[in-house]
Order: sequence, then C-alpha cells, then structure tokens
Amino acid sequence: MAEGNSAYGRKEFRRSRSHFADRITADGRDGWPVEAGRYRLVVSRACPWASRAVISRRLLGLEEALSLAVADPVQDDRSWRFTLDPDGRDPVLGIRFLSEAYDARETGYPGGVSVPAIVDVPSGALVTNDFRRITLDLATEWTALHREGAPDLYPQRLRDEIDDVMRVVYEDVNNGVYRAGFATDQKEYEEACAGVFRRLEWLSERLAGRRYLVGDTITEADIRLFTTLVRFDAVYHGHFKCNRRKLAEDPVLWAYARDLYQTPGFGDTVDFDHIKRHYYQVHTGINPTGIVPLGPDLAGWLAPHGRERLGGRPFGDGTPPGPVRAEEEVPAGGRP
Ligand SMILES: N[C@@H](CCC(=O)N[C@@H](CS)C(=O)NCC(=O)O)C(=O)O
Repeated sequence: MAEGNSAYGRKEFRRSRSHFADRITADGRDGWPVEAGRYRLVVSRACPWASRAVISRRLLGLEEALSLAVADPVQDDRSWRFTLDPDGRDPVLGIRFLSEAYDARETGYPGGVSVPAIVDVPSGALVTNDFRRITLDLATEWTALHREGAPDLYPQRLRDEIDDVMRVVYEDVNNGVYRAGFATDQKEYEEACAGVFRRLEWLSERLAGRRYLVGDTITEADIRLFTTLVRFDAVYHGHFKCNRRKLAEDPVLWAYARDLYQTPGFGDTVDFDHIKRHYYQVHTGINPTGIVPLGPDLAGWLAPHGRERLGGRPFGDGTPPGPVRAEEEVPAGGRP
C-alpha cells in the first residue's frame, strides 16, 4: 500500500514538501507557459488537495483548456494508477501509473508520488505537484483561458485576508485532521483533535453572519475549507477520530458546507465513494481490516441550507459554471 513511501508511518505526521514546484504562468518564466490543451491535471477525487484543483477548474471554466485524469482512489505499491480507464491506461498520457510522469521528469526521484499533479502532455513529464500553488495559478495566471463570467477566486484587494484565513485553516483544519488521524501517541492526537474543533468553532462564529469566509463572494479560502468539510463526517469523524462533533451537528458550518455543495462546481466534483474507499482501504495502519463503513447517510447534503438570507454574491459579477461534461460526471454511487 501507499503508506510505504508517504508520511503516514512516521512517529509524528509530517506532510512532505512538494518537490516539483515549477509554475505554469502567463509569461512562461519557468519554461511552462499557459497554453490550451498542453497540460493534463491528474487527480484523485478522494484527495482534498487535488479536489481544490478540480473545483477551481470547474468554477473558472478551464475544462476545455486543461484536461482531467482521475486516478483510482486506491493506490497500490506503485502509488496512483489509472485502473479506471480502459486497459488501465490514461487515454491521453498513455501511462498506467502517475509515477511514470514523475520518472519522465526526473529519473530516480526519491520523493513520494502525489496528486494533484500537472503533466506536460507532449513530453509526458510532470510539471508540478505543488498543491499549494496550483489553484492560485489557475485563478491568477490562467485568466486568458477562463470562461466568460468566471469568478475572481483570489481578488487582489482581499489577498492578505484570504491568506490569513487560509493559513489557520490549513494548520488547524485541512492538515489538523491528518495530524489527529495519524498521531501515534495520545497527547499528539488530543492536541491535534482539540485544535481542529477550536478552529471549527472559530469558523462557525465567523460564518454565522456572513455567507463566505472573506468578502461577499466565493474565494479560494472557501474552496480550501470546503474540501475538508465535505470529507468530515464521511472519513475524518470516524477514521481520523475527529469525533467530538459531526459537521452535521454544527448548524452554521453544516449549512455553509451544504450551500457550497449545492453550488455548481463544488458538489458536482465530489465522489463520496472514492473518498471513503481511499481513506479506509489505503491507510491500513489505522484501519487494518480495510472495511469501508456504510454510512453516513448522504441525503442531507441536498437539504435546503437557507444561507441566501445572508446575502452574498456567489460569483460576484460573474455567473455559475455550466453543466459538468458527460465524461466527467461523478457516478451515481458516489453521490447522495
Ligand atoms: N504530498 C503532497 C500533498 C498532496 C497529498 O498529500 N496528496 C496525497 C493524497 S490526499 C498523496 O498523493 N499522497 C501520496 C500517497 O498517498 O502515496 C505534499 O505534501 O506536497
């Protein structure tokens, strides 16, 4: 299983640094200019860091310009694989394992293979697996290829505030649940778990009177919080032992998460089946039987959220994205 080359087995959970941090930019200063059709975004729909990019791509209307490869949610000892595709090969890159794109970039690369990854289609080489940067660049460097009506997910005038919120959300929530889940001693677990809920309370207070985290429109900060919240009751509550409360027991955060889930570009990217199978089957250190729980009931995600009363303009002066492309639809088994 993938635990061998990742951070999961260590004494204290540490997230590996992204190794390939080249940027794809409008001016191509790292050698990778923004170009329609040139790159392929490789994700797992299970992965919260990759899911940020899937949501941004939808909201910004980059589906045509940046194609999408979805890996099997369950890695084997060679990591992410394209077993969902005919013959087990990604149809565009022609590879069976994402590691082949890493090898094409650097032979003998010692780090782990991770998603999200952006691959240069002509050479088959990995460009970046820097999940911290990928979505910011989709929002700010890929603007020439955005759809008409695309929102500004990282507005200049709000960047300091967005960065501040994203920093604490990352430390305490996005990564906090992993620190709790992979803790190997009681104290470490308790500190991480308490930190998760302290921050969720803070977020709940912040979101009680405002529809979105920063400003009155959806920003990158909401995308990053959403990807953790949408996994919370399905995996973090049980598998990662973040079980002081369920998301569904916090009226504000639960309504906020449902509001986003029901916004085009968010829920239509979420595959609960992939999410559950990945966490429960891959992390055998914390779930040795690999049994995937039947619950929770997902129907609540579609219940009215009532957050319109807070105002807010989800897409600012823009418009929601159109329907999901047929080939990218999440199968019924992954949806409420
Ligand atoms: N590993 C990346 C972050 C992205 C990440 O952790 N992705 C996970 C999936 S959620 C992954 O691909 N892990 C490698 C593995 O499980 O083998 C980093 O810390 O730079």
